[in-house]
Amino acid sequence: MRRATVRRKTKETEVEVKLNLDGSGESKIQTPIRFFNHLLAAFAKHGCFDLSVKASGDLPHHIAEDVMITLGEALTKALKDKKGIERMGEAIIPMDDALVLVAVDLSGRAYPDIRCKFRKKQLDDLSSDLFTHLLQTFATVGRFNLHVEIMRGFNDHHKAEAVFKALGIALRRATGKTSRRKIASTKGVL
Ligand SMILES: [Mn+2]
Repeated sequence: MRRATVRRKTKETEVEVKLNLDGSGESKIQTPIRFFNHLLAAFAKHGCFDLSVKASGDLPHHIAEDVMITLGEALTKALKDKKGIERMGEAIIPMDDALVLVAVDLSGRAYPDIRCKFRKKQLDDLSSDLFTHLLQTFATVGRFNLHVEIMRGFNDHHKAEAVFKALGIALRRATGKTSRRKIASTKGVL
């Protein structure tokens, strides 16, 4: 089993993330931001990851940001030497009116390109401008290439939720194992 537990404590927040890449989609997400909890649960379910998140702190921005930092560290730790993984993964996922694209390359190089626009300033209790920042943070700390594009859609909730579902699916595919190749790079290391 590829799993990791990462704890992070600062003057602003206290976060604990437990991640199992070879899980079954079970999650227990405890942050004060309900819509963020909803997104992380969708990510775990569709990624078939087991994910436990406990986070508290001063401001919603700090808490959500620090959860994504900790999740990025947990992903890197759980992947270890990346032997046998597919490395790339993608998903084009609809949710009623919304259609989103997510593509990842677990290259070891941090490169986020996030194209998400929302109609409203708030996604329930999560601020819309934080959404892009959270995905950038995850890819930067997890050192992977992440492209996200909301291709169309009307409802902000659907657009945001579809992105986290697609992120789970793309990462499930990228972290998935292939027995025919040891390391998915001509350099011999990832
Ligand atoms: Mn929903």
